[in-house]
Amino acid sequence: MSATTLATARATPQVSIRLTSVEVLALDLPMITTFQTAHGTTTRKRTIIVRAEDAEGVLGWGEAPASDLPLYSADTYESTWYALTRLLVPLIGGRTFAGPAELAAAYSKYQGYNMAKHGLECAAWAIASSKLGKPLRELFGGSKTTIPTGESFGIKPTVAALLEEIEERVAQGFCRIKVKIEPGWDVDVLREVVTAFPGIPVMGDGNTGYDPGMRGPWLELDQFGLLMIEQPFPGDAILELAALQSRIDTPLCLDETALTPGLTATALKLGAGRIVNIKPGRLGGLTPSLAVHDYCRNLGVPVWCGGLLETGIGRGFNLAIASLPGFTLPADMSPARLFYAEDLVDPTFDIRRDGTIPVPDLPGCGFEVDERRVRKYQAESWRSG
Ligand code: OSB
Ligand code: MG
Repeated sequence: MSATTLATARATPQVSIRLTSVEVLALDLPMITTFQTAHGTTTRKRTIIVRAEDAEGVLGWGEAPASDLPLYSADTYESTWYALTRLLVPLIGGRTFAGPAELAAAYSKYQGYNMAKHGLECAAWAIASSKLGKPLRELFGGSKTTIPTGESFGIKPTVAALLEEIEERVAQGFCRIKVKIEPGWDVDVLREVVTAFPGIPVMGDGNTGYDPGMRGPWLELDQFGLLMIEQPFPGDAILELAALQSRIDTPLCLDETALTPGLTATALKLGAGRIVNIKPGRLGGLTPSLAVHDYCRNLGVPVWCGGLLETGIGRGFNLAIASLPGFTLPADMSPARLFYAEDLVDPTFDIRRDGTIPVPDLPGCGFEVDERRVRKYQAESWRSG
């Protein structure tokens, strides 16, 4: 039985796709900074890049932004590699599909491996986009051409260091402040942030770090007028999230809970949150992400596009999906320059003084991929066929 999909009336592009050669590339990207959340600290980024060629010679790139350890989700770099090379690519290689959604449907019967599914689906959408000569934004039916963008601030050694970094980013244009929180780094920190930056929406992201059985900082945080509190409890603590939401005015936002369209809908129906962070990697692809967007839009639930520290390749897809009308809150779309010595796309993207990032209008992933750089960071590669 395949995972629940939400019924939507969405038309998807019909363009024949037959992948004749798929390369899966494991990249080891040096980070110029570390990123600390309640899950742990990211000091190196190993990401999986998919390079697919269609029977007509059209090339498409995708990114599966997996992690070293299964802390944020079950997906790791190794499990993503396994799923792509042993399950997904062998299943779809050489077969003709009527479009990217049909290609994704072929492996939707497999449970899990969401990042891998996403990476492969991205490459198929990139090929569809290039074949049709239309940017992804148009294929998704997006209307916005610029995406308001906030910054996600990791846990820092001191509050002073955090405030200094926020100040720098606000000066660069970032229009929403997201502070990673964990027990001991929450009320006092957020009080200082909302005081120091009045007029800029501030939110906290718990990354599942709080025990639903403990008292928690919720009543204090509820006084701060936060835009939202993202995922304070473990992903499966849906009933506990709903109980918390009924006690506070600040909206809760689903991240780690929203692993599939069905789980997302269930959590919303149970009152576990009032906002959804759509991360196509976590949701297992662009098709399920579009379904969640459409579902939330019908329900009047605001969504926004989160990130998993993708390079420009992955960000191209995130920017395109964030152009849809239901994405009414600022995205997590930190420019790659903040994390990596160099991006895999050239030119890379950046925030503008008005707090937005333009949605790319090149067909494909949206940006020009610098294949020389991809090869430079390649640690392992595998090719189908
Ligand atoms: O919870 O949103 C999160 C990065 C890795 C894992 C989880 C999260 C994040 C971010 C991403 O906050 C920020 C970004 O990609 O710009
Ligand atoms: Mg989050």
